[in-house]
Amino acid sequence: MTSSIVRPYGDTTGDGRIQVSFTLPVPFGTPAQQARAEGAAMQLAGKMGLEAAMVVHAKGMGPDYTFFIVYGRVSHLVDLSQVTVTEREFPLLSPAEVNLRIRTGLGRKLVVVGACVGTDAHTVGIDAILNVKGHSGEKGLEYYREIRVVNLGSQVAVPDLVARSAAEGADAVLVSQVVTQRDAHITNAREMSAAFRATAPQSGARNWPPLLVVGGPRFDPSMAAGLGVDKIFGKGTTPGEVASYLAYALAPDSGAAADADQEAGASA
Ligand code: B12
Repeated sequence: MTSSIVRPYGDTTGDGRIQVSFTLPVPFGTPAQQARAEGAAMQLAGKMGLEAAMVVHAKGMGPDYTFFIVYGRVSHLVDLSQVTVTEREFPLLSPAEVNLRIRTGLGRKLVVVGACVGTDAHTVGIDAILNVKGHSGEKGLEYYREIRVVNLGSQVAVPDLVARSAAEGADAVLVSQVVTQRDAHITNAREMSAAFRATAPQSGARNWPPLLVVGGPRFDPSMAAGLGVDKIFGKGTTPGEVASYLAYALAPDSGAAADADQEAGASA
């Protein structure tokens, strides 16, 4: 029987060896500075509980910083039976199934407004989800016949996002945050959700506030409630996952999935 207790594997099975990297604000210029820098790294490794630690790489980063890779041994065990995994709460659907579900459950096109808010100019991630060319071999939301996409691009101010979402009759707002310095992604997501919730329902709005979705590589998907949003997608998200979630959250299932096989294979 396979044990549920495991240790890290470096050179030999179960030897507990791991590798960590970090940067310290110490110079790495002269030989004396290099010795001091490596000593600083070793001190940190010791305080982190790394035994038999070795600095296997050190490199000056500009005049005042040094980047390190340290290899060492930990005595901690991993109990696989205690690992918790967040289960996806919605089924993964094909584009044809998503379209069918929107058509039958919503009865009109689903409107998505997307943007990078704040000063963030990293648009590759949100474009991977929205643009027809997509990501990981999956087409983006623009490809879906029953989804209308309005991509506002980068560095969008939150009030502008709110106003445009109202004007477009957005069912869902998709916000990307890639820069995480000083927890900008957290602050911006909270500011965004608060602004939508503080704005009075728009006249004629079908769905206010819209479904609020944020994404980016350093979000923890379990943080949605704390950020005041409906859903968080993290690194490696594919467009199909997002489309399936939107269909699940916004288009009530009216048995569409059962009919979808007939449509699968037809153009999405
Ligand atoms: C390309 C890039 C740039 C390009 C961006 C071009 C563009 N139009 O996007 C340019 C050169 C402009 C740039 C600039 C900067 N960058 Co830059 N950049 C990168 C880089 C190399 C790749 C990012 C990327 O495109 N990933 C590929 C996409 C597909 O992945 P993704 O973003 O994770 O998106 C996926 C998921 O996260 C998710 N997702 C993302 N958003 C959303 C949204 C929703 C709604 C959903 C559902 C899902 C979702 O789905 C996507 C597909 O799976 C990263 C390093 C790296 N290797 O990640 C640094 C990086 C993000 N940049 C960084 C920095 C610091 C900067 C600058 C501040 C540098 C500077 N000093 O000027 C500026 C900031 C500019 C600004 N105002 O934002 C840092 C951020 C560090 C941090 N902790 O915040 C990184 C991590 C590099 C580093 N290690 O230091 N950058």
